[in-house]
Amino acid sequence: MEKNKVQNTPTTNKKLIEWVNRMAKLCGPDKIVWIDGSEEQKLILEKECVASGELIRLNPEKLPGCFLHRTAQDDVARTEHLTFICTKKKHDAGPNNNWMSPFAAYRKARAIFKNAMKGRTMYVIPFSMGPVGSTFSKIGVELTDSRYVVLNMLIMTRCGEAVLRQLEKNDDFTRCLHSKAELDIKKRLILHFPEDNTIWSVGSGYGGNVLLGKKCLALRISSFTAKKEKWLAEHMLIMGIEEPNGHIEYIAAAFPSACGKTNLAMLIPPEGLRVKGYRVWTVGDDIAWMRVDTDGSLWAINPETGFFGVAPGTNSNANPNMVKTVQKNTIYTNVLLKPDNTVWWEGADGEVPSQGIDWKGNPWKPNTLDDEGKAIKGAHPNARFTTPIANCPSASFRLDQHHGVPISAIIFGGRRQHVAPLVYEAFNWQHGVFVGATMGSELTAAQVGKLGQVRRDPMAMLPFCGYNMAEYFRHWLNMGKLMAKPPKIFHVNWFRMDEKGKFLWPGFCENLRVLEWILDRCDNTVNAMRTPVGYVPYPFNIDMTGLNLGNGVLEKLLNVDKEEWQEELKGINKFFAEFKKDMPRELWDEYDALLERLKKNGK
Ligand code: GTP
Ligand code: SPV
Ligand code: MN
Repeated sequence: MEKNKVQNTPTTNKKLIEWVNRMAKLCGPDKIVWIDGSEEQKLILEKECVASGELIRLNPEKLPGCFLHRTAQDDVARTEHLTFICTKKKHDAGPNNNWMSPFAAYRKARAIFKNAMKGRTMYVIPFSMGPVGSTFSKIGVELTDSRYVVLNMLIMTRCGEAVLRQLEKNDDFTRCLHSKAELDIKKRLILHFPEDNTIWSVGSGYGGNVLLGKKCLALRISSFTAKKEKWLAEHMLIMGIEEPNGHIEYIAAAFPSACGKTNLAMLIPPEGLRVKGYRVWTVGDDIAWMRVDTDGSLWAINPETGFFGVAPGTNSNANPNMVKTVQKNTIYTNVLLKPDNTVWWEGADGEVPSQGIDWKGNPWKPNTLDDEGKAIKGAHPNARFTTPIANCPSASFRLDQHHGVPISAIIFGGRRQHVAPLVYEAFNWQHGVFVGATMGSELTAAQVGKLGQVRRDPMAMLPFCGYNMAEYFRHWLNMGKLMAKPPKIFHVNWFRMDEKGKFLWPGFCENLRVLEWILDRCDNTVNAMRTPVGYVPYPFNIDMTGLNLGNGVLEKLLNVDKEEWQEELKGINKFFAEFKKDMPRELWDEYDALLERLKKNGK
């Protein structure tokens, strides 16, 4: 048999066979295995991973079907500085993206991919983002030498046979090539070629860098495609809120990484509201693909089938639904291993274990200090779990519907200690696009960088927009014109703090109180206060049954400080100016109008 040739190819798609052959020649694997999506194949891969040490099987009684994985210590979050958009023209990537020419990028990466899979198996993973066959959906094929990637993709996407059958009808797919190579950060590259519908990722084994259906395909490549095809690919959760009358309203919300999408998407109503009959249905926690349908409304699907969620802080108070979700068939990455072969992380339920093996694989005891005198963490702050949505008690019954769900409201939100009030509503679509485009947020552990620093993160898409962001803003403005019934746009901030640095708003399940106001605004059943930044609730219109915040706290949360906002506008000006003449005039108009309103109303 000729080496590196596809054996027993389960497809007749010539384009696919030719590409797999070519990539195999480059990467030099010993063997090629096609992923069929079967339970049998998954079990074999799990066994192999346990034998090789890539996975540790967790306690089968307490955590059936669960595994622990540890990454390299410098491979624990997306590496934005090693992530590139490779378009022919630099201008098409815009000032917000790292850019390389396709020629230079392929050449540089090819040198790292060369024979990188020697002694390893190359897995071919055909996957569909979105229900197989839906007009919303896109197909990708990922080639990888990581079994961990295969097992994660089996949770996060629809993969295997059914996708290959679909590829026989329509042979268009995103070519996704991944190799761990040496897991060397100096030879790590996450490359996107939107003009070639291709992704090359090498030298990493961390989620967002290597599960190529997720940020790479469903956001960076798809945002580019969505512009051409007039739809939206967004970093948004999708949730249904069942109202007391039984009707379910759907909303989509964009918050930057590790800023609360997962928590909000599956919240359990607080007692005070539960008695009214509210219930939340989870459609997605990270990505929304949205299209204008013939009814003139915006409809959304979640293209994924799993959650890749932040572990630290997940507990029965913050997110009881997720605690139930991760009890089976879950892959944990970079958490603490307990002596009974279960797992723990900072902020988990129950007592702090008296010992364990930390995420680096070292023996751990609580309150042990590192060289700088800081307590050594059991789990990495960006430790994650990969878990099927189907496990989630609040999983929506519409997850597999090819048409998705109609969206009544779009919510933007950031992590801001100051400035942004708890909630406000944009005056109209164009103003709403301005609100999204000017989002700011403090950095978290989800990206490598300086924690706490505020950066502008438009629509929570700064790290995920696959083209010039000025064009992206223009696309958003145009989308508003395509809709007879555009969703209303809101901004929320769960993270406002008092002078002592304490959160003013309890957040988590209590956020439903704010969502209730948002839905009331969508139904036109409550008035609101007009402020320079947008409509803000009258405090008495937020149902506070069962929640006592103390005197004046809600007022403080809703306050719009004109001086702070004028300061904020300086940062926005600087950000907008980076886009030079590409910046849509409409957004500068909104900027001018806001400045005017702030001055007029100013102290
Ligand atoms: P990615 O998966 O990285 O895209 O992020 P995500 O937006 O899904 O983040 P997630 O929901 O996992 O956010 C986790 C962090 O947000 C944790 O630090 C939580 O404690 C915090 N968080 C979530 N909701 C709230 C809230 O309502 N209030 C406060 N104060 N913190 C919150
Ligand atoms: C994020 O960082 O926004 C995530 C995790 O959702 S990752 O998939 O790693 O990008
Ligand atoms: Mn995300």
